[in-house]
Amino acid sequence: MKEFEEPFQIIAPDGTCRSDLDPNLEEDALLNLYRMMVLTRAVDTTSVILQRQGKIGFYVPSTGEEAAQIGSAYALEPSDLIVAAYREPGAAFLRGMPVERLYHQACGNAKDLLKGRQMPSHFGDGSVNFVPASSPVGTQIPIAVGAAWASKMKKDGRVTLVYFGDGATSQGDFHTGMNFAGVYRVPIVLFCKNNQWAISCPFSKQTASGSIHIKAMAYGFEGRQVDGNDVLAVYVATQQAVAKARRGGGPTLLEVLTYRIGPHSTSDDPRRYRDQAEVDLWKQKDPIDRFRIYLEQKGLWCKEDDERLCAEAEAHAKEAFDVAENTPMPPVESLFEDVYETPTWNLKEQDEFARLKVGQT
Ligand SMILES: Cc1ncc(C[n+]2csc(CCOP(=O)(O)OP(=O)(O)O)c2C)c(N)n1
Ligand SMILES: [Mg+2]
Repeated sequence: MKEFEEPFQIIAPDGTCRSDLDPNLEEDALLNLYRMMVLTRAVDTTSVILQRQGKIGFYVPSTGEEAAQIGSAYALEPSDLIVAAYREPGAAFLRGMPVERLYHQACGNAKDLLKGRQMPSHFGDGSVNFVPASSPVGTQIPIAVGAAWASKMKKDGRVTLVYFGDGATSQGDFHTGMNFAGVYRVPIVLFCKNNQWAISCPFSKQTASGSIHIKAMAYGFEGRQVDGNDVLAVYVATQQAVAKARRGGGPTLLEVLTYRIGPHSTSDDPRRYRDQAEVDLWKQKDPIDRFRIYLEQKGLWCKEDDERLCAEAEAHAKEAFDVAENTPMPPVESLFEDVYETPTWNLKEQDEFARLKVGQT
């Protein structure tokens, strides 16, 4: 099936910019977007090494998907809600979640807001309106649509943005959520990061449609395809969808084209199912390189700035992990909290047994 139009793009891969589409962000804002992308990459690289060293158990890398995360999160108000998949740490950092929090969660220590009860990389932070990932693929979509529906009923002016992957669009939850969002015209941005793979399943096997964004038409609202390696295009497209949702115009499906450069997770070896040539092709479209060239061409950035920033970002990630590594584990009795207001006799018994085991009686 033929595409209807080219994906929305503002910065071309060679860094040149469509001046008629440039949102003309202030210098500080542009540099902030770049810093957040570099920080996200540094946390990724550090985390994969930490996992290989056995210091954390599991990590979901998002290398190559930084523009998609940062550009979209930047288009929201702090009071808007993000319902995440599991590959959006950059969106959480942009909102103000400290990097330490990601590592507290990866370690399941006493400062982990989720008390060690979620898989690593499934962090969240209520203080920045960032809902933890829901591991079964696509289940976050109806949850997000429900939250957006609540906003519509309460008239609180909040927009919800939900992240999901190309693979999630084959789940019933995607279609349920899309249908409900369309019928009730809820204030939501359905943000599909089409990174071309769902673990080992390529996009060509995911759908017989030519694209994902055209599916919105069947549900009665706008779908739009965006170059996901162009941070300004992602920002502008998301910002327009958010503005539309806020003024009562209902949902938008954004299909944001990007690529999962790394493995699905640290438990995966993509060499077993995809060609390195494809990865190399996408590496040439690196979102960070593209934005750096744009900033250089504007005279806002140079090689020395970049070296300094990359070193700082790497140090930031490592220091954040050191803090988490040196934080004690939660007390054993926390295992039994948050289930019943009054613990049942068998939980009390197990609590006593667990304390005995670790010598806390
Ligand atoms: C219902 C369900 N089926 C299978 C899995 C295993 N699984 C985890 S992630 C994933 C692929 C999801 O791909 P996609 O939606 O494209 O997101 P991406 O990982 O590429 O960001 C699968 C099959 C799961 N977590 N839940
Ligand atoms: Mg995918």
